[in-house]
Amino acid sequence: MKELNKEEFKSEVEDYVKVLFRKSIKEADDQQIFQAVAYAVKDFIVDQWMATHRTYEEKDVKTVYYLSMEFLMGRALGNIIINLKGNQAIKEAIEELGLNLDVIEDQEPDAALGNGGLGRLAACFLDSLSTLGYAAYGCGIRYKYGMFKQVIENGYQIEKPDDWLKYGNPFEIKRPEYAVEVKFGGYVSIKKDEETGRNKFVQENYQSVLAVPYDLPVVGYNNNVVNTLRIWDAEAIDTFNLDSFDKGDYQKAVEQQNLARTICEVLYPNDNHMAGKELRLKQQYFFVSASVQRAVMKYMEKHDDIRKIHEKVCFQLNDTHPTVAVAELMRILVDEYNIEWDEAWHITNKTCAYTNHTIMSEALEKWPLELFSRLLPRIYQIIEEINRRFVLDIQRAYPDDYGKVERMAIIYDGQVKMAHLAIAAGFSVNGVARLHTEILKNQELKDFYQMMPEKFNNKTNGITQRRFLLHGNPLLADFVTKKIGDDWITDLKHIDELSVYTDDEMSRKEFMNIKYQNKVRLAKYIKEHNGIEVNPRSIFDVQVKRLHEYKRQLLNILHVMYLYNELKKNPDKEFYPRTFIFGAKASAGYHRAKSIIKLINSVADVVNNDKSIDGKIKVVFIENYRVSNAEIIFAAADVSEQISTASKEASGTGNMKFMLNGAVTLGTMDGANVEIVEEVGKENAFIFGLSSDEVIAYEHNGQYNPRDIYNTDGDIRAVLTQLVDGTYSSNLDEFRDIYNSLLDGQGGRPDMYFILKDFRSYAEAQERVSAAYADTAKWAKMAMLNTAKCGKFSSDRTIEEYAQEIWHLEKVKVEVTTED
Ligand code: T68
Repeated sequence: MKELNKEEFKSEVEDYVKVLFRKSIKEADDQQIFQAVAYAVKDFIVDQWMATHRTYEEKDVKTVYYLSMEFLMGRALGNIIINLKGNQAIKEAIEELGLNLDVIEDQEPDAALGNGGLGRLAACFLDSLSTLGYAAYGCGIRYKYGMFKQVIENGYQIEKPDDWLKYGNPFEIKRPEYAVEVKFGGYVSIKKDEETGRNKFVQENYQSVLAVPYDLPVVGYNNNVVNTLRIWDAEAIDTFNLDSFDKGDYQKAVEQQNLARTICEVLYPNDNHMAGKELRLKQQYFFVSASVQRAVMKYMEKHDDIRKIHEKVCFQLNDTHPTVAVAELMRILVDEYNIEWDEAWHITNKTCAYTNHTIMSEALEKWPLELFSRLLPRIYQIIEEINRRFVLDIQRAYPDDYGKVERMAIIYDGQVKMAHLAIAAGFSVNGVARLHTEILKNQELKDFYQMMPEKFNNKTNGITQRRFLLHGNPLLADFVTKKIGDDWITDLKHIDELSVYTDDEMSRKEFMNIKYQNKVRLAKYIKEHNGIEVNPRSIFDVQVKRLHEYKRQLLNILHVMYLYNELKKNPDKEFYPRTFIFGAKASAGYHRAKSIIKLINSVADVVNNDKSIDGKIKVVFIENYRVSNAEIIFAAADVSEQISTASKEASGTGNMKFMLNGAVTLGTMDGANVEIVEEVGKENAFIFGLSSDEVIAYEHNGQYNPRDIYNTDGDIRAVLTQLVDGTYSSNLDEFRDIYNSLLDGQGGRPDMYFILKDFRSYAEAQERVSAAYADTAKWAKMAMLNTAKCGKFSSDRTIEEYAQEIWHLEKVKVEVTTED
């Protein structure tokens, strides 16, 4: 590993402030200092970045291209410094310059090119790929505006644009030499190929844009490996040239410019929901076409047989969003390399693999034929042919069962079904937690599993301990290292060695003291950002994640309302003080989700200002939840709320970040919670609610009626009534829709997410939490065991599984030489 020279680094920072801003360090503002430090760090890693790519070429290793619409990277500077192990040297250099590293890190905007779990998973995977020494590219879009900034005004969410590139991005490198053309629209005509004499399909009268890549470094931990996140920007292909005017193509030139301007403008802020917008499909094809074209070109620079591309290249499709990749690869093989259909299909099959992240029907991508064929005429033809052959395969396998075609065809009911295409075309289909994969195999994708069982496999998600412990919780990271050494940083299984210390009173005290200090840090953040005073001695009970009905933030806040009623009824009741902390963004058009945010804030207003309960309950809604404040929040949590309706949360990854930081899970048997409980033991978690089988059974038999609960349970009835009687809003209609959704279910089943059904069981689990927390030694042991038993949930483990079982990659060692 290359050594960082402190004196050199200091003078680089000084030089950059001078060259970039014509200022001395004393004169520069915090943002300028951040930029200068970031450039100095980039200078330091660029040799490793070059050495990495030189090594990959020399060894001619297989590369995975992780195709994803989203990479939720968060801030880069702190993470890079950590992974360089230059932490101490850089810290000292910065202090000697009279600066403060925390303040500098705080200047960096989050790279929020993602919504939630799916985008953050992609970011954790890149970190692990580099740390493990696997050749990989992340391929995505350089959105001009990432995930919106959330501001809370009068309790309502307001969205503000996230202009993350305002001051430029010091880490990126523009690579115009690798730009490629991407074509939209027009029509396909058949032409005779002069060379081969065969018919060729050519797209004509199209509009095109130039896809221009920007590379960002992904630094491995202490190993010289720097992989690349390549995000594509769109530029107009010709600026108004005279040709266009001459040909009367003025209109087209304007349209092409507009296309280039709009394509990468903004990230769609929906998670687990398909909006079906034309621009979204343009974004998908744009970055996929560019990435696949480049990957093929790069492969052909060093190899001569395109038929063997699967030996060196694998495309992993992060959900169905990049699934057009399979048709794009077919197009390149058939139209550009003149390969016969059958052979092209086999090559494509061996090169593409698909990950499913959801079973929720509203999230499944289906595109209207009209839109698809108009926007991507050649790609559409190819998909039609894939479908025609796939339907024949289905009929051959199930000659008497017409329902199979209806349920499995790629094109059906006037729609292109992207999941069906991904499954038919790839060699691997994986779910993201064991339960999720089982549900895919036995319910949602049952027909596909029956026909192609060999494709299905599970890869339980993971998270990077380097960001979420080493960087986010330095006190606990130091404690762990002091006890067991630092192997856990690159091999999280070792963290189990902490288990023996859970019986040692001193260690438990130390552990809880660290938790306390992290709670003080979060309390300070809350005071600064929300103006609310919270007691770090209270239980920090936290639910942070995207707002979605299936994640049931509503169950949490209804329970707070219930507890508040209980306290008002029995003011002398023994009650361990609690701070309920929420953080969540709602998609801009998701009205009910936004009302739930308003409800949380309204309850907070009433409860936090009621002197009669003596501060025993506090409710805090943290504005603009994102990767950078998440690191502070996880570190401070006592209780991790993972309360989705069983069967709905494919995996969850927040659950793992809490666990790593010593929070105890309060959750349903859903997603990866099942595996968390398996690792830590059910006595060290608080589990409640319907099982996924029970939920699925109710969904099928329609036997659940929330009115029965409303009619028989007075406490629940009281809480529901308070939604519409003015207790929390003088506008009696403010929460009417929420009330109706639970009892009447207009436009759906009432209480689709079984909130009333699970309420009592949740309340009872919450009582167990309070009782356990009151026993300090018991709680400390539970919390510490959560940290100790989370070894399985490192994304390093997940990536090893992908690398061995799907991608078949080999590990590379990188030496930096004087050449670099
Ligand atoms: C999440 N999915 C799953 N989707 O909900 C979560 N969707 O259980 C899982 O842990 C995580 O993926 C990683 O596997 C999402 O985050 C989206 O964000 C999304 C974005 C666009 C369209 C649909």
